[in-house]
Amino acid sequence: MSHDHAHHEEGFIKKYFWSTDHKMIGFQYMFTGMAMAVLGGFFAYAFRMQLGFPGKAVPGFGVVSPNEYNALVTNHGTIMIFWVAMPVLIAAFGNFLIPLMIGCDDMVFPRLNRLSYQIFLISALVLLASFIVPGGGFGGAWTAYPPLSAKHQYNLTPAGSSLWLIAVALEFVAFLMGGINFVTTVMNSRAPGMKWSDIPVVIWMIALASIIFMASVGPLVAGAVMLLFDQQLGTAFFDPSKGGDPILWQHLFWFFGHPEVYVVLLPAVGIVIDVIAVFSRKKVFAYKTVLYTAFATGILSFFVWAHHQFIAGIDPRMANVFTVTTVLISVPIAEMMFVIIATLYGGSIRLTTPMLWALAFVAEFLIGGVTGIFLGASGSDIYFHDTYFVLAHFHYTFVPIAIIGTFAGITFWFPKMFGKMLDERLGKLHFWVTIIAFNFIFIPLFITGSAGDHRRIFDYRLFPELMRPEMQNLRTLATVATVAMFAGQLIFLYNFAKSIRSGKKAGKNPWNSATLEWTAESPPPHGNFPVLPTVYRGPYEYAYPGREQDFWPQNEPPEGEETPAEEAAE
Ligand code: HEM
Ligand SMILES: [Cu+2]
Repeated sequence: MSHDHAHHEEGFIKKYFWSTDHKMIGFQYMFTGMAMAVLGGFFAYAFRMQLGFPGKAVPGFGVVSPNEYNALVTNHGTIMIFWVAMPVLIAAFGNFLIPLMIGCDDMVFPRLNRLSYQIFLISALVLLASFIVPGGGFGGAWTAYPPLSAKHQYNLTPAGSSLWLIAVALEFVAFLMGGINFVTTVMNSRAPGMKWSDIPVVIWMIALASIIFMASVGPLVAGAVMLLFDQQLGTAFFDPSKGGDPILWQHLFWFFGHPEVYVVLLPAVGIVIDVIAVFSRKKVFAYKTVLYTAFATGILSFFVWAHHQFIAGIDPRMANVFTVTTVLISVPIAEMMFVIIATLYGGSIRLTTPMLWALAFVAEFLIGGVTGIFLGASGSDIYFHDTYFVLAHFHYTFVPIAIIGTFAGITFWFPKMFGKMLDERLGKLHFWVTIIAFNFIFIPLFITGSAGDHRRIFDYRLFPELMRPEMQNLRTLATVATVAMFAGQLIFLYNFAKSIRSGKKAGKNPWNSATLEWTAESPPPHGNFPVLPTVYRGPYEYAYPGREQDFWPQNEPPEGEETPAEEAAE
């Protein structure tokens, strides 16, 4: 294969927009995801300002109307899940890391890979278009429940709601293609000698996430087509006035929607586990158990969806069943957290920036997990459903996943991606500002939620009993913290740009890590490795007794054997 990779000058378009190189496609996903994060973040800023300072003109946006509020909330959620978390955690890291960490020169389907990104880009453009059509962007929440989402008389966004749906469906197509590619590559292109049990956890997690996505999204794609027909062709799949069933959509949505949480969670956990192994210089505790629990989580995630519908009119006896499965799924997740703690135990811990992010993931995700138990139990969920308690709960899962886990990965692999080191001082400053501000956003919202604040309310002045000063002060606090958190991201952007231009040179393996990507140049050239590596051991051989170096790279032959590279040189 490597003859395709002979060096030749490529044009700008060919290099940056028409590349089939997995690393470039990874960057395309990463930078598109970062741009969408700015937009999704801006939306959160705008509606949080409205909630903190109701009725006042929001700097940079203006006065937020009720319809605009709905569109902002809906598209904030949609963007953060489908155009930030998925592209960055699965597609960017998956593309960049899979070939490098399993020791091959590219994906098995490079053109399918390119097509996947192109469809993803089109999906983002369709979503952006939905904001500027007459009637504006869709405001029926990221869950798009009918009949609101199905009838224009109700949602008042005749074009926006359909464009939103088409954008989401296209995004699914992109990730189906990407997933096929990832799974096939991991199955078929591993370096000689790399057994299933030599694959780094992060790669396992990305492959598993791709499989869970592919297995859960089918019914929702069908549902999306039905919803589009309801919107545009006058069918009534989900319209109860004509015999349709709106609850059917909820089943289709959450049969996908809950596994989707694990689709973004697993890659983040994989990143965190890999980072923690490197910076505690320890073998991952119970590597195989991690995999078994990840499989268990994946399978169980298909049997919990109706915990989102406890008060939607499902049979109350079914609520018991889904309460049990929901409590069950917390067992494997808790197990992964224990594994992380056990890996840390007795390690020689180095608190680098990526390590701080990885540790923060565990601490913050724990809050998300523990509060989820109140919502998974159908009895208490009757009270908490659709309050800001729910909102705070799922942001304590999604922010660790999409923000904290992503920063753990970006700060860890940045030297490999760009050949330079990030500034550690700025990195730590960014970390602390982000983490402190994040908790000041969502702890207050747990409190307002428990006190009865319902979600998707545009102006609490309409509900005087909720507008008491002690409640409004908490909302304002959350808003101020939101502004602080977003301002803190400027530190990261500055550090990122500055380090790419003038950071310290990274060398091949600045963290003394044992996995294969660190044996390639930083940044790796087209084709990745001068000679494809051979693997002799697992990915986490740190502090191996009786060796001089405290790590043993996966591709280093046992004493006395020649490396294939040395053989080739002779
Ligand atoms: C870090 C800054 C963030 C802030 C301040 C924030 C704030 C909010 C607020 C206040 C709402 C609900 C408003 C309402 O119900 O009226 C919301 C909704 C939502 N957010 Fe965030 N969020 C942030 C980041 C994220 C991230 C990183 C994700 C996911 C990866 C995310 C996913 C969602 C989703 C799915 C919804 C539900 C949207 C809907 O109801 O349709 N958010 N966010
Ligand atoms: Cu769920």
